[in-house]
Amino acid sequence: MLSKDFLWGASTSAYQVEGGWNEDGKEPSVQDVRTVPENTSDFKVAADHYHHWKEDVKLFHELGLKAYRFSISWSRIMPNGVVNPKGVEFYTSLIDELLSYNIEPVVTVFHFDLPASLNEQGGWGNRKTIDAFADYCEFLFDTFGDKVKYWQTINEQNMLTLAGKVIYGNRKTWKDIFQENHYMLVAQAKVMGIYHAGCYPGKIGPAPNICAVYPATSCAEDQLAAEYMSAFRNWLYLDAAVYGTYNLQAMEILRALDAEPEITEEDKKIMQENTCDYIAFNYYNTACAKASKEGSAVEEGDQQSGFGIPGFFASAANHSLPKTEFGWSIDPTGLRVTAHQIYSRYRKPLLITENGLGGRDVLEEDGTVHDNYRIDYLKQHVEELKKTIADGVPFIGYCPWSAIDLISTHEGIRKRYGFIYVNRSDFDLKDMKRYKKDSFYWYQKVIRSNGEEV
Ligand code: BGP
Repeated sequence: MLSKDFLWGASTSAYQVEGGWNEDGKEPSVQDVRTVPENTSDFKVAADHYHHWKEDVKLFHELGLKAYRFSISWSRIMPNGVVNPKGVEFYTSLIDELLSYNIEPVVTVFHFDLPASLNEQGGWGNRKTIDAFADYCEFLFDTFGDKVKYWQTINEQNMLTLAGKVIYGNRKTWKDIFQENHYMLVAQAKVMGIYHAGCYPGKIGPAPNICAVYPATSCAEDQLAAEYMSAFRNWLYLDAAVYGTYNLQAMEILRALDAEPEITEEDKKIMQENTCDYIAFNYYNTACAKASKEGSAVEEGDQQSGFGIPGFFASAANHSLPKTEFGWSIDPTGLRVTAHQIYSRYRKPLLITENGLGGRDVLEEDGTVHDNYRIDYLKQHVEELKKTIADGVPFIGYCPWSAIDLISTHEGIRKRYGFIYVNRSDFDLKDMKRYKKDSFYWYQKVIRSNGEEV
């Protein structure tokens, strides 16, 4: 039996759902100026939530959501470093509307969409971005801190670091990448410090993408490889957020890559003194690793592709798992393994901020969408989540990706995740009408029964 306060929610992010990318004083973000990924249209209109938010929130209420996890667009709130009243008005109205339906706003302050002007000045590679981020967040806490109880700092910092090419369209040297990563860790710590010092009535935490890494075989070398991959992909980020320190095995890899960041004494102090209250994490599937011989190439891919670091680990295929039509493996039990790993290491309350299946949904002539494959995926994950909670792992809530159809990081709108269908295609904006999918009715039932009827 789940607690009656369990937050059954759903997620989106600003640049993937909002549209209105150049309206009411918004500055373009890096997402608005990036090269459009191959085979996708100009995706900046997204799901046009900026013009449909009221209708969307009403649908979220009908769905029964207890929480809505969304991100605030930095470049809408503070274009070129100056507060934009229209941007503030938008999020104030959105938050008030959610609260009027008793939907808890769960806010990520940064989800892949750095203001373009900051990027031109070096982005996260410029130490000054730390202060810009701190100013922006302090403004958010002062403005919305009495209404928002759950804050997340940076969405998937680990994926931004490891799969930046796909998410951001850039690729730099490992040295530059991990210096940027370090500045993000310091920025995150600083902001957690500001939040705590301000005594706002809520909690703040990171939101990385975490997945258990299995060894390809039972040999010790593969086990060690799996540990290295996990340290590099997962624990580097959570050790920093929870303990304020760098993970030892990850640091060893950074040294081997000649990518050790420059860390000042002041940085160390900021990180150690300011840590998180809870851990939000995104879970899509697991990874598998095998020992890697020196000299094999580093592989690259999207946020769920395997990758390797010569001499430490190589990714291995896990043939035991089925895959989505977009090639992401499906591992519901892996959610239980992952959650146990996180909780045993950190003993902090957990919140799932993303989990879901991207598919090519079809809108039938009668306005229905039969996405039983999504229901199957979510059903299995909710079952595993319930078992994990029964094991004693404290979960604040579950916010699958996504509340409504939105633009994928690099595969357009043809790859849909929502409970609500948005009538547009990659190259035709159509009428943007909203339709409830079969998964909408399924999730509604799950929420109504507080997880008893899955
Ligand atoms: C996560 C991101 C989301 C979202 C999701 C699905 O990595 O935090 O922004 O996009 O993955 O990924 P994709 O859109 O690539 O299918």
